Amino acid sequence: MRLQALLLSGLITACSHPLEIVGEGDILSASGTRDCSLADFRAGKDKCTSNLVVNAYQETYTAAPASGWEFDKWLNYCETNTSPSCRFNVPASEVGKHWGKSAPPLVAVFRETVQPTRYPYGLPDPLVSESGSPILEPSQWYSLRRPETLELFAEHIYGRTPAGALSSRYYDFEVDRNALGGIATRKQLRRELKNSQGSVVLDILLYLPNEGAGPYPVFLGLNFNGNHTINSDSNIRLPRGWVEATENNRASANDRGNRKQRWNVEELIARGYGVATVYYGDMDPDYDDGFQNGVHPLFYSAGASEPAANEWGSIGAWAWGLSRVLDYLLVDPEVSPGEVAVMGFSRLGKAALWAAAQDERFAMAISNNSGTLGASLSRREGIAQGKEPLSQISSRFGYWFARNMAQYVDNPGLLPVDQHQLIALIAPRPVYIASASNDLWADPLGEFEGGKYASKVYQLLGKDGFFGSQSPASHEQIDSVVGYHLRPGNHEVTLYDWQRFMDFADLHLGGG
Ligand code: GTR
Repeated sequence: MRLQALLLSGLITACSHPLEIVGEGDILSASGTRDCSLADFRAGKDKCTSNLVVNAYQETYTAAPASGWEFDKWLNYCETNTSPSCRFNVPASEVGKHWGKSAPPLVAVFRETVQPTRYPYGLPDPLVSESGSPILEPSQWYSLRRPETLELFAEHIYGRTPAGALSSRYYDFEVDRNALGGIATRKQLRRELKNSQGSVVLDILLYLPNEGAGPYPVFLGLNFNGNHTINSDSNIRLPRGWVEATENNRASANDRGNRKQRWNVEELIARGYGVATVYYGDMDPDYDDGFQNGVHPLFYSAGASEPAANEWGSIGAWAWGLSRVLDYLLVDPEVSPGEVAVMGFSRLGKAALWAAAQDERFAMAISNNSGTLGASLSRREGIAQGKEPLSQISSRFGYWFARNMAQYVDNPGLLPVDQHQLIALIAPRPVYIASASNDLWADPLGEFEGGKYASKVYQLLGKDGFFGSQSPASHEQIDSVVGYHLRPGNHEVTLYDWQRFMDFADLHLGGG
C-alpha cells in the first residue's frame, strides 16, 4: 500500500513538522534525508515547509551558519540547547497529536558575526559615546552621538556658528535663458543679510541646463577668485570686495574665465547638472584682520570685538555662507530641492564638509583635496610623510578655526575627535572624497581613511560604506555611499575629478 493510502486509512500517524531559518545558514539532518538549506527554505520547498514525519520520528539537526553568520539559538524545540546540534526523539503519540496538521516549526536562528573594528592611530570610535556607551541603534546615533560629535567639532575645531537671526533680502535678479551659447540659463542675484551691527552681501551665480525637464540637480561650491573666474561668460558680475592676488586686491575683467578648468561648467550642463557658486570673500575675506570685516562682527555680543575661543573662524563663515546660498536654491523652482550637492576644493573642501555636517539639507558632499582638518586624519601627523601638521595650519591660517583649536597643535592625539567623525556627521547622505597622488600635504591615504573609518556609521544607518577595503589604485573609483578616487597628479580640481563627481551623483543623488 502506498504511504498516501496508509495515511488516509489512518494506520499510520503523520504530520508536517516544518523547519524555519532566521538569518542565513542551513539546517542539516544527520540522516541526510531531511536537510533544509537556506536556498530550499527561500524557495519554499516541501522539505522545509512541510517536512512530513511519520510515526516515531528521530532526527538530529545541525544549524550550519553561512559565512559572516553564527548560530544564535533554536526556537520551539531544543530551546534549552545552546549547541547548534538539536536531537529529536518524538514518539508516535506525539506525532499523532498533530495528525494531518502542522506542528510548530523548528526554527534555527542565525545572527551576523560582529567584526570588531580596530581603529588605528588611537582614533576615537565614532560609535562609542563620550560616556563610554556603545551606539548600537540608529536612534542612539541621532539622539546622542551625532549631536555630541557635532558639538565637539564646534567647540574644539571650527567654532560655533551663531544662531541669531538676520534680516534678508534678495535683489538685482538677472536671468538669461540663452547663456553659454544657448545650452544654459544663467541666473544672478544678490542676497543681503544684515542686522544693526552690519551686513554682508552674497553675489550668487547659478547656471542651469536648458535641455531636459527641470528641476535640476545642482553642485554648489564656493570659488576662490570671484564668480567671473569660473567661466569666460562676460556677463558674470565681478566681486566688489577684496580679492587675493589682483592689482590693489580688486577684481578685474582680465581675469574672466581664468579658473574655468576648475569648474568645467559646460561639461556639467551637458550632463544635466546645474552649478551654483559664490565668491568666498563675500562672507569673509581670506586674511587675518582680527575678524573686523566679513560676517563675524554681526554677531559680536556687547563689548566683544572678536569671536570667543569656541566661536567660528573663517571656515565657519564660509560654511554658513554655503547654507545661505542653499536657502535660495531650495526656493528656486528650477532646482531639485533634494539634489543639491555641496562641493569644495582644498580649504573650501574643509568648509564644504563642515557645511554638510551641520546642515542636513545638503543631499551630498564632495571633498576635493581637503587635507588637514578636512577629510584627512589628524592623528596621521608624523606618520604620513609630508602631511600638513596642525602647527603649520594653525600658524599660517589660525583664523580659519576656533581659537580653541590651537591647544592641540603640539599633540593632535589629544583632539577629542578626528576627521573620520566629521565625515560620519554627513551619514547617511552620500559623501565623496577625492585625493591627488602628489598632494602629500593633504595626505591622500589619510583622506581615504577618513572615509574608511566613517563607514561604520554609514553601515549602522543601513548604507554601504567602503570600510574594510584598501586604498584604490589611481583612477579606480569607489562608488559606495562613501565614495573615493585617487587622481594621479597635483593639488587641483580637474575635469577628471568632475567627471567622477558626476558619475557618483548619477548613482547617488536623489536616492540614486
Ligand atoms: C594650504 C593649506 C591647506 C589647503 C590649501 C588651500 O596652504 O595649508 O590646508 O587648505 O592651502 O586651500 O589651497
